[in-house]
Amino acid sequence: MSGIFVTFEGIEGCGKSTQLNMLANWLRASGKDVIVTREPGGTELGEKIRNLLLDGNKGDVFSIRTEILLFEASRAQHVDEKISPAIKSGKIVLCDRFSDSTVVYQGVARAVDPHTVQFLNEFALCGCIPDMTIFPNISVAESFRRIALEDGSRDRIEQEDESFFEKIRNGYLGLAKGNARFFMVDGTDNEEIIHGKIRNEFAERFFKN
Ligand code: T5A
Repeated sequence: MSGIFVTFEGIEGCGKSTQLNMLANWLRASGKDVIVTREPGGTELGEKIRNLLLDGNKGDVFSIRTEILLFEASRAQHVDEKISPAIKSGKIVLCDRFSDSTVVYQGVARAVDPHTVQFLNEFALCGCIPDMTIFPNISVAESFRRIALEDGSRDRIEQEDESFFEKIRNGYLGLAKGNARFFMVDGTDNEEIIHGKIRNEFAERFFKN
């Protein structure tokens, strides 16, 4: 019995975490065994790596090779310790960010060679590829508006400027285009409308028959 692996991707503030939790609640209410997790992080070691990666300020010395290797180290631990065992035991795993974040943030926005990103992702994933990726799409202006409404604190990556996040958004649009794994939704609709669309698509893909 194999489970289902779903990832949530998009720019900061697009509503990934909100939608992930709504989908988890709906699935649990229908009796499904659901694991909710996130990247970077998701394991004790991964959460320590997360703090290393996200604490601090934009200007802090951080080699790009170090940055990408730390994201991949967190991912390898996550896959081995949590995601693969859960999928093998038939659970539904919902993960806030995964390998597409590295393709877009480190590959597209930080210009790491795409073959290197692909190689490192494959090494960390060991064949653990998502069955579906949910992508709420919002503009960079809306992303900045939502972040400003929150407590005002920005992690090291959130301190990047508008042009960085335009690259991220375009990177996701490029990845999603023609890729059946992706389900892109308009992230500016209200939360319930977005949830309804995600629920319908999820049921269509996994609960039909
Ligand atoms: N990263 C990560 C890499 O560079 N490489 C990698 O390989 C990986 C894995 C992680 C950072 O690490 C980078 C990317 C990121 O910069 P994070 O703390 O996980 O950072 O932050 P984010 O993933 O960006 O998550 P956020 O919490 O900022 O955004 P979400 O999860 O997209 O949004 P959410 O649901 O928390 O909502 C944000 C706000 O918008 C409101 C919510 O109430 C909340 O206030 N909202 C809506 N408002 C209006 N309409 C809607 N439909 C709304 N939905 C939510």
